[in-house]
Formats: sequence, C-alpha cells, structure tokens
Amino acid sequence: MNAPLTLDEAYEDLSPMIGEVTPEHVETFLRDGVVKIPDFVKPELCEEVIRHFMAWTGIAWREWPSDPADQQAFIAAIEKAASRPRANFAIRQEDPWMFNFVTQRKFGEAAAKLLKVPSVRIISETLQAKHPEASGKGRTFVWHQDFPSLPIDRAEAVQFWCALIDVTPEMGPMIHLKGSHRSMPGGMMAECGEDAHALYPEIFEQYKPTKVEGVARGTAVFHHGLTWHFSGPNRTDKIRWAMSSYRISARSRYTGQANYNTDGLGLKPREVLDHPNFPIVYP
Ligand SMILES: O=C(O)CCC(=O)C(=O)O
Repeated sequence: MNAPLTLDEAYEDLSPMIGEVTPEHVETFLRDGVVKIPDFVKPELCEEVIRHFMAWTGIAWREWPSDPADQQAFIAAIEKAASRPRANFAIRQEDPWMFNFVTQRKFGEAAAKLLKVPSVRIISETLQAKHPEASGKGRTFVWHQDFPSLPIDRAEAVQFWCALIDVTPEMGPMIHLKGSHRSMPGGMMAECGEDAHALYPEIFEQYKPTKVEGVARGTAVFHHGLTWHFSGPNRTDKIRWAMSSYRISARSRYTGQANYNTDGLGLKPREVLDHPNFPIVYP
C-alpha cells in the first residue's frame, strides 16, 4: 500500500468552485442543526466527483439498466464494491484527486463557521450512492445520529452531504428532526438495528421533521453530528449519486471506537488525531 498523502503534496486550490457559509446559514444551523446551501459545489466539480467514485467502485452505470444481463452485472459490481475492506468509506486514502477535493480549505472554513471552533480536521468521506430499489441493492437509513458512531470524544462534528445529481423526492433524500442537535446522544441505531421511535419517542414529539423535498445538484446539506436524520428508498431507476464527509474540531480526541476511517492506523485513545489521513484543513 502507498504511503498516505500529506496535504502539502496534494493541494490544488478549487475555491472558485466551492461556495461560502454566510452568517444567515450559521444562524439556521445553530437553530435547526441542519442547513441546506444551494449551488455550494459547481456542477462540473460534482461530475468529476462522480467520475472518481465510478472509477473507484467499478460501478459504471448511472441508471438501472433494462437489459437482464446488464442488471446482473450492475448487481455484481455493487456487491464487489461493498465487499472491499472499507466499502464506501475513505476514497481519499486511495485517490489523490479526491484527497485534494475533500481537504479543500473552503470546506474546512465552512465547518469552522458552523461549529464555531478555531480549527478543523477532516475525518471521513463516504460515497452515498443510493441504488434503485428495483435492483434489490437499494439502501435506507433508519433514524439515527452520526455522533455515536464517530470515534471522537466531543460532539464538535459536522457532516457535509452533497447532491452530485439532482436528487428528486422519490430518490430518498435525507430528512432531519429540526433542532434535535440539542438532544442527548442516542445509540448506534443504524449499525445495531435499533428503532429510535421505540427507544426515544420523546424526540419525535419535541422536534419536527423537515419536508421530503428534492435537493438540486451541488446543494450542500450540513448537519450537526447530533442531529437525528433518516432517508427512505430510491424509487426511481437512476442511481442517487451523493457523498458525505465529516469535519471535526482539531482539538477532538480519539476514543478508540471501531470506525472504518480510523481503524488500524495506530491512533492512541485520548490523543488528537494527528495522522496524515486527518490533516487540519482550516485555518
Ligand atoms: O445519504 C443518505 O441518504 C443518508 C446518509 C446518512 O444517513 C449518514 O451519512 O449518516
């Protein structure tokens, strides 16, 4: 395996193609635990990201093919991609262009503004391709928070989720419980097959869900690590290409919890994540 890239080796500035977080966005995020920012990533950059994910996963389709032989090949490609050691996680550790993309300072700056922290480290990026339900390989996400699954000691974490194509309401976009970033950490619902409605009915009384609505290509959805969210099936015949990526305060300390992004790297519990895979991306 190649040595991990460092930020200095890889960096090319893409800032003209990345948007800004304004004081109004920060206000919405602090109130709701989620903010949507249209036109945050330029369409040509979204397209390039899809190309890299396609090459990395070997998934050569944009939609569910009609030919039965192609359908079998589609399913085989998804199964092969999912069986790799890190599955959909941490493309930047293998693809220098993606390393450069996700370590862009503007993404780091956006996270610093939203979290109100002085410095920010990247910890993850994930392919969020949701396959058509008809393929039998589509995914849904039960109500969960991300923080319980992150291997860090403090909830200074924000997810950047980006629609890489126009995501329609039928494609299973995320919905969020507005204001729920103020609730306590629940469990690892998604990994452990638990039901938030049964365990924590009060959060659904206290916080109301956002509407199921389309998300235009290039829109960034930033949510706090404690914000509860959910997404349903993709009922179209197109792949819902999207990605997510987490940034955390640089002062966060590693807890040792199992995680695809941090396992096996020799990180020490109680220390900050000082490793080339997790560079400080802001300031
Ligand atoms: O992409 C989605 O629809 C959901 C992703 C999600 O729930 C997550 O990243 O925690």
